Amino acid sequence: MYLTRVLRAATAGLVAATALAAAAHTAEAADTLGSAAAGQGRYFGTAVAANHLGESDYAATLDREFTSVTPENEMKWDATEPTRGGFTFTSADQIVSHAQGRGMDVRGHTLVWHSQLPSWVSTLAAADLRAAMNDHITQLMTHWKGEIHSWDVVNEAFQDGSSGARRSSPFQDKLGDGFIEEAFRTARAADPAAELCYNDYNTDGVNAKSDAVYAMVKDFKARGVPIDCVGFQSHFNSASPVPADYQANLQRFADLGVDVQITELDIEGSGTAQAASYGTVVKACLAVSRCTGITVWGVTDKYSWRSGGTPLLFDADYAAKPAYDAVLAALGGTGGGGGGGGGAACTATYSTDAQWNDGYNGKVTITAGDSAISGWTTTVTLTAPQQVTAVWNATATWDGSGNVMTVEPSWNGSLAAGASTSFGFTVAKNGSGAVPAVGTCAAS
Ligand code: 9MR
Repeated sequence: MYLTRVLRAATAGLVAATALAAAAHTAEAADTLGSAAAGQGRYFGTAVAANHLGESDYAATLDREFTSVTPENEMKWDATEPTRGGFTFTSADQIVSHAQGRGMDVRGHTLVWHSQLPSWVSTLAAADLRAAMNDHITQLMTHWKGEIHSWDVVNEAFQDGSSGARRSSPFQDKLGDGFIEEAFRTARAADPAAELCYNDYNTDGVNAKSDAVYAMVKDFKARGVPIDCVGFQSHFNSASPVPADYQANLQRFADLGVDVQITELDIEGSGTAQAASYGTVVKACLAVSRCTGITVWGVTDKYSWRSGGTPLLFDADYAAKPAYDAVLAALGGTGGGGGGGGGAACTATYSTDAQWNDGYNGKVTITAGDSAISGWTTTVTLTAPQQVTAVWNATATWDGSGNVMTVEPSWNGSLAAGASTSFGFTVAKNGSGAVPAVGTCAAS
């Protein structure tokens, strides 16, 4: 314990936990992906797996950074209706209630898809398949009626390559092209408040596949078939990099009168190259007024569907990567700085580690940018009459007001590129539920 201060008598009453949580959300504004994106009128989401919600680092990172969630697998057909008429919503409900408890939006993924489809569906003849498809859509959308901001109604219905043709699937093969239109009409009737999306991959630039989707959306809009949004999955790697016409492609769809969303973003790679690609994607979305939000396909590289490619914003230890800094900087956040490449840079992010009636422990995570650093400093500003009673893993000095502490490392000044350390402090609330503000991180 470096610093001990005399506690003022705690005179004011208890601060409701909910008020504190709300204050935390505001006070962290622009220091997190979600709050920076909100400042741009967008959501920033992630795919989530129910079985990781019990892992504290996973949940803490999710809750701190993201304002929207997409169940990664839990709403798919094999998970929700493994036998005909036998609906199971437990895992997906877990994610939905986690999100609702924290004010996050939920993207529904996905109602009609050729993959993760239980075998009973593909054995049905046309009339029965049509009934089963419509029933599946109606049951899921009714179960979460009013709780899902966007649904991927139909997923990946077009072929890759130059044909522009529909992909073979039980739906396509038995019901023909009209199954997509029928699915959207059924979806609109089931939950009129949900935004209805068509979602696909390899449609991120202008090409034969995206041309085919474009023609379908144009036709739907012309004929009044209910469609509100197109999702661009945006799974990128060196063989399939961010296309040069990415923004132009988003824009041409938006010009048809639909929203566009980046729904499953991940970019294999590391360091400045990965960071630059992430920055390009975020800037493209911000440049298109109907691009309403971005979802990355997972919280951490540890659980990515292609973890070998380290495609996400947090590494396997939940440290923010240069790609994170680039995204935050592109969103206009204040904590960024490491993504531009070169030079000593760091970020400082705040979280509340523990709290009780009249006090809490704050934690600040310092993460080096693209280069190794040998020292760092940041500030923590409290709201009077709160007082810090202890600081650990750092050295603090105080300004005249006693509200601002400047913090330097004690033993933990040297960090490898992308590596993190943290310091903590205990605060006596003295009746105030305010959350401390962490200043810019300066590195040497
Ligand atoms: O990330 C999902 C992975 O856990 C599943 O095993 C896989 C099964 O098909 O689906 C992954 O998510 C996919 C998404 O639902 C649709 N677009 C492609 C995604 C990556 O494969």
